[in-house]
Parts: sequence; C-alpha cells; structure tokens
Amino acid sequence: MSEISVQLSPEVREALAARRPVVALESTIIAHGLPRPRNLAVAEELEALVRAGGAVPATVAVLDGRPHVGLTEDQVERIAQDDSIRKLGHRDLAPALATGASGATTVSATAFLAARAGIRVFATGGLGGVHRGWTETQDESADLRLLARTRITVVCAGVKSILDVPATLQRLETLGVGVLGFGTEYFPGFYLASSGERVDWTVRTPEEVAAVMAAQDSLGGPEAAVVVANPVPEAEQLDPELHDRVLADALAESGRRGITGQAVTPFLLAELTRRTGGASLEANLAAVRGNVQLAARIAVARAR
Ligand code: PSU
Ligand code: MN
Repeated sequence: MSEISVQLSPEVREALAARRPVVALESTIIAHGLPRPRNLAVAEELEALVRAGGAVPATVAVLDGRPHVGLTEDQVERIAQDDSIRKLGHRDLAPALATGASGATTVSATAFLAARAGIRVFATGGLGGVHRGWTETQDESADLRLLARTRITVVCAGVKSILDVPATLQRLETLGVGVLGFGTEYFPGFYLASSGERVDWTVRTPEEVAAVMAAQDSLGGPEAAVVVANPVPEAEQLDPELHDRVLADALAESGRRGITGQAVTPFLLAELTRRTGGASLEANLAAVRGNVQLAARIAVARAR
C-alpha cells in the first residue's frame, strides 16, 4: 500500500500477504485512556494476547508524520510515555501527516488506517458515541460516522457508559452500523456487563461473526462497520451502584471545569478511575482484554 504511504511493520505486511489473521489495536486508549505507567504494560499485554490467540497484532499510531500499522517495542513505548503524543481522530490524520506530528489514533482514525491497510478485525475497549447533554454540546464522537462508512469488524464492550447509551444506539441504527451482541441479548455497558438496552442480533461463536462478515462481502456491502458487542464478564464488572454514583459526580465535575472537545472522554475516564479507587480501571482492562482475545478468535475463524 505504498501509494497511500501507510507504514506496515514487516510482520503485519507478511501476515496480510499470506492472508494470516491480523488484529488492529488502537493507541488512544494507551496514550490518553489509561494512567501511566500501567498503560505501557497494558499495551504490551494486549499485543501478547493477540499473539496467544494465533493472530498478529497491528497497533496503529502516527509517528513523526507517518501513519504506522504495526509498531516496534520502542514505538509502543513512545506512545505510552511521550507527553507530546496527541489524540488523533480521522479528521486529524492529514494535518498530522503534513506537519510531522505524532499522535495516538482513536477508534475512528484506527479503523480508517486499518481498513486502508486491508485489515478487517479491530479491537478496542468502548466506542465513542453520543454524549449526555448532546442537545447543548453537540458532542458526538467522530467514531460513529467513520464506522458508518468503513467495512471493518470492531470488537468492543459497547460504548463508554459515560455516554448517552440509548441515543448512541439510535445513532448507530440511523447510520447503518450493524450491532451483534456476543453471547448476550443486551448491549454491554462498558464497565458493566449490560447497559440494559436490547440488541437485535445475538451471536455466540467467532465462526458466526466470520459468517456475518462473509455474508456482508457476498452482498458487496454495506460499506459499514459491524460492531461485535462483547460484555465484560459479570465477575469483573464495576459495582453498578458505585458506577452510577461516581459517574454522576464525574459528569458534574466535568461541567464545572468546562471541559470540552477531545478532552472530555479522557477526563471522565480518569475521574472515574480516581473516584472508584481504581476499580473502574480494572473493569475497563478486563473488558479490553476480553475484546482483544475475541478479536483474535474472529480473525482466526475468518482466515480459515
Ligand atoms: N476505549 C477505552 N478507552 C479509551 C477509548 C476507547 O477503553 O480511551 C478512546 C478511543 O480511542 C475512542 C475515544 O475512539 O476514546 C473516543 O474519544 P471521543 O469521545 O473524544 O471521540
Ligand atoms: Mn467528543
């Protein structure tokens, strides 16, 4: 893919050429979604989980103006530790490339670059979506619209529960993004196993997800993402009462401080971690681990 200048790591390039399973991983969760120094250990652990599942990890980021799909250990370290690493949605890619900037990619930028590289399976924690108070702020993550026009399968624990979940599900429906509950009839609640909202489709095995992808290909579309909504195991979820209480406080604090734009999501995730004494972080990590493992199984099933 040299004509569009995405830098594939040698391992990712070889795997794609041989049609072996590859799983894309985003880097914003590493740079801006998790506290240091834990974030570096998590980045390494997630790559190892993909490998253990029989697939090749392709962590995505922009470094010195170059889009990378598949990072070296040093590059992962830079994403986790360098204070100048920006947060890049898909609209930020062109300016970042043109100015030589370095940044971590959100779901939208990761899905964009992964699809350009020919990768079909992507794992993250929770998607962005419609924020509470949308009627005032118009804050809707760019993730949704990018997924509406990108044929990629995204494994996530639903959307972040800091959001307006019913409104986000409605947007996904309007935008034509498919949603499959994995082993559940309910849309997961990110830190919680269930958001309480129903899903229209339930699948129970990676092979069933691969069959959905194959059917989409046989139709030649739609050119939209399929969201595989994989709940955090109930034993590892955040206590729902604690969740609701601290979330209300964190949202109020965000409003008092006038947090806006790209800063909103990292602020709320960090506030929740602080206000739950780290319990929300553990639930977040349990969700991400499960998603990465499932994504590897889906990529393996598809490669067969
Ligand atoms: N999932 C996590 N932690 C995160 C994110 C996802 O467990 O930090 C990131 C993703 O990169 C997602 C972004 O695209 O949060 C959404 O940010 P915004 O609401 O500003 O679009
Ligand atoms: Mn936003």
